[in-house]
Amino acid sequence: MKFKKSALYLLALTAIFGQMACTPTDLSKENIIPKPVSVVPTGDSFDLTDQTDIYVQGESAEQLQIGQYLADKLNPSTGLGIEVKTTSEVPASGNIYLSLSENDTELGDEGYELTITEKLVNLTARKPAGLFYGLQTIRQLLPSKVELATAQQGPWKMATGTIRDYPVYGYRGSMLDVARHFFEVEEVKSLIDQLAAYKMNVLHLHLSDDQGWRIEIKSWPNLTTHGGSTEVGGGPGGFYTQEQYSDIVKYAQDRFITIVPEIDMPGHTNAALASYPELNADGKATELYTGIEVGFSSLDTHKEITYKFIDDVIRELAALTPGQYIHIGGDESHSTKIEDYIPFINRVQDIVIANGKQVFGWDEIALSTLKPNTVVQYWAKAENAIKGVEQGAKVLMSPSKNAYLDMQYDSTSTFGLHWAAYIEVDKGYNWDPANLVPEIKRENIIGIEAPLWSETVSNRYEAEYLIFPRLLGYAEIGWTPVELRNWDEYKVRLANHGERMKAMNISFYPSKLVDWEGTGKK
Ligand code: IFG
Repeated sequence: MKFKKSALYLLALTAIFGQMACTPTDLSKENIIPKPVSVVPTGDSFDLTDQTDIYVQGESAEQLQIGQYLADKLNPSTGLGIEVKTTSEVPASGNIYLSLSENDTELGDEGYELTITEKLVNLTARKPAGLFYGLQTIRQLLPSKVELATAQQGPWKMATGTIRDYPVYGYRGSMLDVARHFFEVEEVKSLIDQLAAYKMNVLHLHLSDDQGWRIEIKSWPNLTTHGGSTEVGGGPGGFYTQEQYSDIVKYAQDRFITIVPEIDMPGHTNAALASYPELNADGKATELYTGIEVGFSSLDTHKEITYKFIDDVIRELAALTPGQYIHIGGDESHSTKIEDYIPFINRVQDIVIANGKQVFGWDEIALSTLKPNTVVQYWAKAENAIKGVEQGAKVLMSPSKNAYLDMQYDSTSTFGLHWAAYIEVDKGYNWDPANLVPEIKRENIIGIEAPLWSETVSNRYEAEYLIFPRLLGYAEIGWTPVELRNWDEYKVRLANHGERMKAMNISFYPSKLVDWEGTGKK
């Protein structure tokens, strides 16, 4: 009898402490990435229960879709059967309430205010994007098992308090090179989901290069039937039909992510040159290429057919791209004379603008005369980016020594290159875009982009080894004021995202610099 009583006591204590242990009450102790601008805890917790629903103010389809996005993220793991409803006033307690109001100008177009009390989760924003980013924070305030696809034990509690949050930069992106190795639509969609979870809002797709042409162009079909038929290493390659590309664009748009498509030129064009003899100076098609050299190809900048080709490609691509930008590449044109390169880039800018879009290009394009809205993507030569600034252009910061996701973490990394640098997780985090190059100031910078070149990776698993966990740091650099950023504090939050990334089925690199077990060892 005595034994039984003490066992019961033990069981009761475990239940109480267990309950307390997973009852979060200090909002300032949460591990939100990107770190919010301000967090004011009120020391209690809110319970998601099977009575909880998501109420959306008004009838807008977009807000209902945002509410449904959250319900779809929470229901599989919580099993609470959360529904999305419309309301004209604040809902009863125990619910989540999403509403828009133009008044709070400090929040801008992407900011939000999340007020959690014991009774209500109240998310407000000026624009739908702000609501969407507030949802990402709600996800991170729940236990990481909320990201699992199968039903988990509760409770589902969130600490109470108020979070006011809004981004520093408007352009917070990544790039996927689908030309060196082709990535299927579903693999691109999973990256889009991951970018959205960390409040990133641009995916740049590098759609053409020496090794492959990946987007169907109906007026030049051989670009994909021939130019898309292989990849680095000689694999089968592949391409997106225009329908598949539009599916990717819509999937991204529904997650407030803009697709920036890139057709690299005049260099990095062997796939096109192999597909159409008439594009070559000597009238002969080149062989398909499956290596990883760069700088050996060039369109013939003297042939008129080259500009008809470009106009056809840009016209079809622009019609598929709701975003304002088309990226024309312009990098490593080592086989194009500079006296040919400059007029070529000038003319291609005119073609893009004539098709209703604005121009992005790698920093070499600053050697040409930049059109008013052309953006220079700084990757290698600061002097090129500075030339862009001197012409009044905005700069997108993708410094290869800090932000190239295809750089190895260290010399033991399974995938990646190291021509620019080894980039461990701390080096990828410890820099400030506005203080990297003195002549490139905060007001010249539209944001940050972390590119993944795919010479050494050919599928989602391998890509995630390079992308994660470094992408979380780039997301924070793009969103959080630099005054609030500090590696020693960030790495503790990052460690807590290990479980969350596992639950999201992300195969991240377990950097030795991060105490993923939370034992305080490192
Ligand atoms: N530089 C090339 C990429 C790719 C990269 C690999 C740019 C703008 C090296 N151009 O980065 O095509 O090969 O790290």
